[in-house]
Amino acid sequence: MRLALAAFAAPIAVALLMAGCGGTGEAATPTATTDVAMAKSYRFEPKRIAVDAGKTVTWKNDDNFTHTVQVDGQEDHKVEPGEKVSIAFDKGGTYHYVCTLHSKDMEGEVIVQ
Ligand SMILES: [Cu+2]
Repeated sequence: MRLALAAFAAPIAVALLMAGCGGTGEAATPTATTDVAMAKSYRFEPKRIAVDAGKTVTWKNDDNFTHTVQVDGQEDHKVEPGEKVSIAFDKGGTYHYVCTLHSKDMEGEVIVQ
């Protein structure tokens, strides 16, 4: 009887955990835009974007610190405060990128459709 109760309770705990994750405000669907801001402080906004193949994405540094944009496996682009960098995405796929100076806090994704 005790075993049966434990087996019943476990799925409820998992469901509660999942509900907690969904409630953090992190958008499940990417934002359709070609503009990403390096907002104050140490973050990409929006973090996940969706663009059509062939589009160019522009990152603008609105922060007071130097940041970079490095798409996985590609060249690292340094972006000083107030400056921009643009990268063209010709092929479909999901491209993860980081600021190599603050890779722990600053990362994002470009989903090319
Ligand atoms: Cu940075």
